[in-house]
Amino acid sequence: NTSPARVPSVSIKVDSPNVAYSESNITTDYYYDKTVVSVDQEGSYTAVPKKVHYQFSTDTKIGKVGLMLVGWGGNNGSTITGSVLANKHGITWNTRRGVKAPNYFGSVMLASTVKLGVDENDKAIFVPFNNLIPMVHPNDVVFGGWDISSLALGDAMTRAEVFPYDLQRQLFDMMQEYKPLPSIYYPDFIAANQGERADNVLAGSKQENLDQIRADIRNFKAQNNLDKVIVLWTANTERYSDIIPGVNDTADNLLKAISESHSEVSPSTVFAVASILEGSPFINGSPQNTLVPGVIDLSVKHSCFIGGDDFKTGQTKIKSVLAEFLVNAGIKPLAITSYNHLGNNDGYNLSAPAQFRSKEISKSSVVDDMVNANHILYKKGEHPDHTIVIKYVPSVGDSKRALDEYVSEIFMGGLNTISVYNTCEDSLLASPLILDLFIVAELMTRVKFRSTNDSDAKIEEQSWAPFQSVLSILSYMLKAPVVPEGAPVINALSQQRAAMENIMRAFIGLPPNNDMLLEHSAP
Ligand code: NAI
Ligand code: DG6
Repeated sequence: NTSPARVPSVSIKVDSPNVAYSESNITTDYYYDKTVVSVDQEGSYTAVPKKVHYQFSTDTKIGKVGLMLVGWGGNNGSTITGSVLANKHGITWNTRRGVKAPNYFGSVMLASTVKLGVDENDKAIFVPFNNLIPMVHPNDVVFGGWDISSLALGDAMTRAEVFPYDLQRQLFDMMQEYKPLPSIYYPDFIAANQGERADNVLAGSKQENLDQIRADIRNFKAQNNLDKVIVLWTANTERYSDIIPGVNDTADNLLKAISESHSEVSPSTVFAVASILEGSPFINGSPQNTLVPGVIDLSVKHSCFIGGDDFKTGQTKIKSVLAEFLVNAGIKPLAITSYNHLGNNDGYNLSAPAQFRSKEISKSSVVDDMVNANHILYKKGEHPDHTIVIKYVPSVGDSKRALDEYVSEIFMGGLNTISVYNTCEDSLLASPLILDLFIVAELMTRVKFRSTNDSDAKIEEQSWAPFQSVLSILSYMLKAPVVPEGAPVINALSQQRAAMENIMRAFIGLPPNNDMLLEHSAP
């Protein structure tokens, strides 16, 4: 593809005895440093550095990939589809501020860089993030999906009111070719006000719905000659599902509950189950608990990746930076008060209490790990006040406004108040995250690893396995990351980014990046 919007890639080869390249594979020996700490009866700590030997093997052949969006005709769905078309075809558009060209700003993979290393003069060398290891490029992806609204994507883009007119005008005919497949609509799960757009819905039992979605994924794959399909939920926020023993607590119970059309199985959970059964990774971009224990169990049993919940775009992303800064600076947030108002269909849906509650839960958990990590500032169980308010104001459309106040205790009982006001098109923040989630999830389908803790055990005798099915590596893009059972949740944004970067460095046999700059320390 020769689109000017596609950043030229650089070729990276690691010259190390720990790295082997073949025509379709990179295999690395990697020594993971961890510090094991024990506490004795007097409360003294002993820290022991340990090395764990890993081998990573990455298939470098990406193949042809499809992305199916649930909620394709929504603001995010139409915006990401139009953006990729504009990038692919190099469409420029006129605005009152001159001619604009497409880009992938806001995508960590496509528009940020990482430090690869230093040159012979110890000067840092930065490369595009997605050049560390072969990753799928959105311009090469086939888009498809479902929506309970029948509007073709051209009309959906017009309804969304996100793109400027001159861009919409040029995209319209191409977009209009895309028609969302009929979808699952159980009115109880989304706001009643969404009923007015639900004219493209599947009839039948929950089992028939599941079978239809599975068939849709298979057909999409076959019709487009795809090697793999990833499914991503960017449809309306649903209410929470009750977790009921015997219904959605295990894989078997969930499959039985679907076969019995149990009322507590949501559309998004049916999509997750369908994707897993088809071997297609599933990502939940909305806040509800789609990934009920039965879904997680099913994904583990089928070794199929899942990720969630809820795109972390503006207000929460800033919160995961500011809370980290404050707490790690030894400053004690006492109250975080977050308002936002917006006028798009997401806001309309969230004006219903049950759907708002799902969003309130996912927006609220984001400072927990930072607070829990600092026992100097916070006593056990102590937490800052954290209030979330969302209001629907139709006239602001997709241009969400977020107002936050952080009140913190500083030195000697003083108070510090920080106010943040943030405004932008919500869908232009969320859409690049859809790409990052998709790109990283796709990469993970090509990676396997084996490891040994025991220096006597030969790593060659261990078996290769994919990563655990719950993809915590996606946490950077998610407000309330779902992680494998027993694993800690990391919300701090810089830690989440470092984890993605360093895991990918391990795949090419490089040590984690740090900012020690020892090469500049000599007198
Ligand atoms: P939207 O309301 O414009 O789009 C959602 C689409 O889903 C609509 O076209 C609707 O008809 C469709 N839909 C509803 N139920 C469906 C089902 N069962 N199957 C298929 N389609 C269905 O909303 P928008 O702005 O695109 O956001 C999508 C989701 O992403 C929402 O849950 C929102 O909370 C979440 N989100 C959005 C962020 C943003 O910045 N835009 C950030 C974080 C999360
Ligand atoms: C209002 O909060 C609507 C929501 O869908 C948000 O726009 C979305 O969850 C993004 O939230 P945040 O906190 O990441 O900006």
